[in-house]
Amino acid sequence: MKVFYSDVCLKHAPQYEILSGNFVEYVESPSRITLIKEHLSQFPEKFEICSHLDYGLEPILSIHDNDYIEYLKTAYIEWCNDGGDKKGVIPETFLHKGILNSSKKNLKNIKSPLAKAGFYCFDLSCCITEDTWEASYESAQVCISAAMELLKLTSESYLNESNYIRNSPLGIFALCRPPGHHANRNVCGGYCYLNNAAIATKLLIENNKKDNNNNKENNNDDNNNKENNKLVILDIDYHHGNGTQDIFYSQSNPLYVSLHESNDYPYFTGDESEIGEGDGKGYNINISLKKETVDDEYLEKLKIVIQDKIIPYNADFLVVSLGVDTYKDDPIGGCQITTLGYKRIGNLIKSIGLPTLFIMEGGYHLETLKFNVYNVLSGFDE
Ligand code: Q9C
Ligand code: ZN
Repeated sequence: MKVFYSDVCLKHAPQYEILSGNFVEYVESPSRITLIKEHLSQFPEKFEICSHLDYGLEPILSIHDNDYIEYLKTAYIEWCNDGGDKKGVIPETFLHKGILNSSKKNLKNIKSPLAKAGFYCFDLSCCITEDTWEASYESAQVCISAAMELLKLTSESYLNESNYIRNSPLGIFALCRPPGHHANRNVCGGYCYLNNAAIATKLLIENNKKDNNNNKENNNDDNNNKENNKLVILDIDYHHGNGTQDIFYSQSNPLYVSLHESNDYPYFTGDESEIGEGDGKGYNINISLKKETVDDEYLEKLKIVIQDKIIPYNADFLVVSLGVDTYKDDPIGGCQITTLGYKRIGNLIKSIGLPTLFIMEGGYHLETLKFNVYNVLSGFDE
């Protein structure tokens, strides 16, 4: 399996976050992905570490608002010029809907760096440091490169030329951070700044397998002849992927499926009654888990949604938001999933039978993280 990875993703390293009222060391640490990379590197017959290309801002702007991207780029400097602490940008107030009833302020016109911090962020886990933009941009590019590789290796022209027929699904792994599934079009939170899974999904939808990959004409939105790919996003992070859900909430493509503990962070989303709206009605599926969920129960729920919803959807590609914070000893998440359970999960994902892009999301138990991720991927590949 090809693994896309970049050291630039390590540069984002806030010193702290606020958790249960305490200042604690930043849980989403750079070492998470180095530990995984080093482990996967020990199996060169199974994993090939690849470097990525830079696809620029266009795929990012297909998901995120211009003003939000401008904010992420400039927030740290503006904050420092305004006397903010060098450790990074942390909001003071939030744009809470409860204070807006009588406000007549033009919210798009907000100038103060402190105000912007609360305009573009929904929690206290998303400090913006000097290097946050560079690392988040890199994280997205790693992910986009992995998606482009998946397109290339599944394109008809490639398959014809290489005369190659696979008998098991193709998988690619984007080993990136910061993660993405909590980030929405114009707001960061939950360690997430750019929604990598949404960006990759949009790209995979719009570059049809039957088309030549790099043929620009087929990327053109007003080309009526173009055929879109159908995508499923399977989000197995412990937390609800509120950003991904919201971005695609009124579309029937992709189908978004999330298994998560819905009483935990981010608390206000993730109910099973959130089924999508308009064209998207029926294409958003939330499955609630209890903290007590063990391997067998988890696998049973996953198996049912695969059989009843994912396979009948008849997609061209699968994007997996791969969080392993369902692990039994995860410091901030944690159902009761075991290291062996992850192998079974990977194997079950393989049974979907689709070319699959795995994207790194959460997972914070540093001692076992690499084994849990390795097991999902090797469960898929064997
Ligand atoms: N009591 C991801 O896994 N703070 N984000 C949690 C828990 C933020 C998790 C506090 C958790 C974000 C990608
Ligand atoms: Zn998570």
